[in-house]
Amino acid sequence: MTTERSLVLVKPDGVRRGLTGQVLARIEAKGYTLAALQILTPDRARLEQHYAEHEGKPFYEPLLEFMSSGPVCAVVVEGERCIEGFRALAGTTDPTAAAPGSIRGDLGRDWGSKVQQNIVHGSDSPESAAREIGIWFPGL
Ligand code: RTP
Ligand code: MG
Repeated sequence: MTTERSLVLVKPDGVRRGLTGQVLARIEAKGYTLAALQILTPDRARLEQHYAEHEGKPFYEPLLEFMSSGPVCAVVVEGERCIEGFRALAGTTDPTAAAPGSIRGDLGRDWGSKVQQNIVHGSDSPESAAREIGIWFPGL
């Protein structure tokens, strides 16, 4: 089994609501390592790269607007099968439907906005993780 890296973001809603510490605590409690961490307000160019796969979808523009609305906490998480493991910790995309016990299920809900404000992002494959780590932590 090889150690993986995943790119995790605490999105602007999570940072604004003071949930960064809780998210990091859940990652550490699961046994994963925090390999790199920074807090920044992402510009549009970085978000266009990050969300390239969603360009043209109805939620794309509201998503970029939401994601640039304030600071995010970007983290490189490390551990065996941590890509799948963090996706399980996060819960399904829709925070209203996400299972209790997950980050989105315990801490998220609908707020009547045009985009799902679901607290966290986590890479969905080793290829995505490598690409996304390059976007948020160039040179790492
Ligand atoms: P993420 O990429 O953030 O980890 O989330 P995900 O894989 O569960 O969801 P994805 O399909 O990749 O969508 C990216 C993010 O776009 C927002 N979204 N809003 N219909 C909507 O309102 C809608 N659909 C997607 C969410 O913030 C989602 O996490
Ligand atoms: Mg995704």
